Amino acid sequence: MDFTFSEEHEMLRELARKFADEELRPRSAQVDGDGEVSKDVLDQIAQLGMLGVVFPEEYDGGGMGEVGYCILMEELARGCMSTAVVVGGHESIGAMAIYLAGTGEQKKKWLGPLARGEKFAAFALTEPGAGSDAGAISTRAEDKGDHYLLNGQKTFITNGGISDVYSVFALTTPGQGTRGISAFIVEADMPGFSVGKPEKKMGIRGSHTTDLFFESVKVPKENLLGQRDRGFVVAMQTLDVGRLSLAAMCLGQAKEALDLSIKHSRERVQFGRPIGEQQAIKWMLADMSAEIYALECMTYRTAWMCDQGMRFSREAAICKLVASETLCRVVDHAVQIHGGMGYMADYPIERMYRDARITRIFEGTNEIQRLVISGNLLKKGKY
Ligand code: COS
Repeated sequence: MDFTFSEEHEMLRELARKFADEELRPRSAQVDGDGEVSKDVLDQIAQLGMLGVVFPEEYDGGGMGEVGYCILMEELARGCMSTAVVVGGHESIGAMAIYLAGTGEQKKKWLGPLARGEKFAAFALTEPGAGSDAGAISTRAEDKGDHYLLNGQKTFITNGGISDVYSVFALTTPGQGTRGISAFIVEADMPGFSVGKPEKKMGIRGSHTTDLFFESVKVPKENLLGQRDRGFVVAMQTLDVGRLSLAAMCLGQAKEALDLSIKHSRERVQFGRPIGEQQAIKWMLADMSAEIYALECMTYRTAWMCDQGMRFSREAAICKLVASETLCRVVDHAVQIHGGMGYMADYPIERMYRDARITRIFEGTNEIQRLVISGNLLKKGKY
């Protein structure tokens, strides 16, 4: 067993960390306040090749695989969770659906511009009446010969409004449950497609979350992604990757919260000595560190499984479950260690506490992750 990262992966980490230190962290409070990541920052991310790190070089990607992609997401999230969520919405779910299910021709046409950052992507599955129960979507795609006609609504879509390309899931054969759903590539300038106003959120305020509306949108047949009626499997395979990348983001934010807590524990003096010398604080730091280490191990092992072409659905669900619960506990400890300062909006901990909460909900709630994990165990009949 060799746990060392390759030289290329180490270089990627160094590049991403420098970018997060110099460009993301200093602007993270402003991104939260403004409610968006600036175009200028997204352009820089694109120029650094970070919007296609995970994809093979033949599609102008970085060829860094899932391990490389997790490194990137960890480092970006260290600097700014909102920015990491925007990149994740594009790369690990929006464009990923095209990479996983697209034909060679579709990948050539769509993935290149997405990997180069000339176009931006989003993943559109959730609907007002179908959140956890993703198989219950009602957006309809009627077969009209040379095209499909899409009608319906999506909700809570990350990168809604800032994307050019949407991986959209719609019913092609009603009454067949998950076996009647298909995936489509929808372009933002197709007539009949429109986007709602950005939602006001508790956290990750720099990422846009919107509704999408489809009113008789004509989608050419060549934009069908994967086999007709097998789109649910595309959604699930894409979410496996999305959940893993979310775990890497949680890992990065948790490390950031721990670093701030260590610094504060060494500097803040109470009762005549740094608070880090109090056993209560030492235990919190130790628990944060132990949980982060466990998360780091499982995240990169699962990324390695993905890169080996192994099925990792259960492991991705475990990573997402553990990562989000860990992050919420870690930032809660961080607030406690910082005392009153941790609760004030002038300090980053308050924002991190708000940003963390959604990780237990999106990309499938943690209750759904438990269903995926237990379903896998019961199907197999053993661990
Ligand atoms: N990779 C590949 N195929 C998958 C898969 C995965 N991760 N997960 C499910 N599938 C396949 C199943 O094998 C099944 O295939 P067949 O039609 O050939 O039998 C098909 O997809 C339907 O899956 P089913 O719903 O029967 O799956 P499970 O019983 O395994 O799981 C839950 C049930 C509810 C756990 C599952 O449907 C799920 O994860 N839903 C998504 C919920 C979700 O994440 N909602 C939030 C979306 S946030 S954008």
